[in-house]
Amino acid sequence: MNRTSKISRKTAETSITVDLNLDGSGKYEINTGYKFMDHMLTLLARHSGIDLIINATGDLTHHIIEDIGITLGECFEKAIGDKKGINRYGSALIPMDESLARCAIDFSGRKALVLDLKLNECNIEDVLVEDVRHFFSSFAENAKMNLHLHVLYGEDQHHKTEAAFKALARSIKDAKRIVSSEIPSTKGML
Ligand SMILES: [Mn+2]
Repeated sequence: MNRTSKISRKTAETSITVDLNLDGSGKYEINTGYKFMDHMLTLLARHSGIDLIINATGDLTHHIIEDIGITLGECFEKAIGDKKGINRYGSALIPMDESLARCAIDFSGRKALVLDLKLNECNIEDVLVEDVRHFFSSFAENAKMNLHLHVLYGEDQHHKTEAAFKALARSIKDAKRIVSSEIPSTKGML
């Protein structure tokens, strides 16, 4: 089974290329132009055990981060394919120093997003908090997944966000595993 995908998305606003191997080993090459997003997406690759290459350029921070979420989500949807044998669900509880994040996902074929990162409205390094939230929304929508992601508590904005990305990564690692030869739904499809 070849669970890889590569999508290049070019609009008047941005140019994004994502190359994904679900059965990788956590190798990455991330160039978004934003140091904080590079840091978060690096963590996502490493802690989910996927191989991930992302190259992104564009006009505005909001557009670039949104379109990375869209393209990465599309790549997941494509690489997961017919979901035969997939574990489907994944969850994780991840601390980052004083912060604690909880994530539960379902590669269900439908978007649902319940997100509470307990972030103050501010910049985190070189991105806005609202752009981080928007990333998760675009990702969940295009990966066609249920994403329930909560920071339970924390003080530092960087730590809270980092815990959230790591919790998502570990949930992906759990959900993408091949555990049988069946499609994990009584409907017979996902
Ligand atoms: Mn960090």
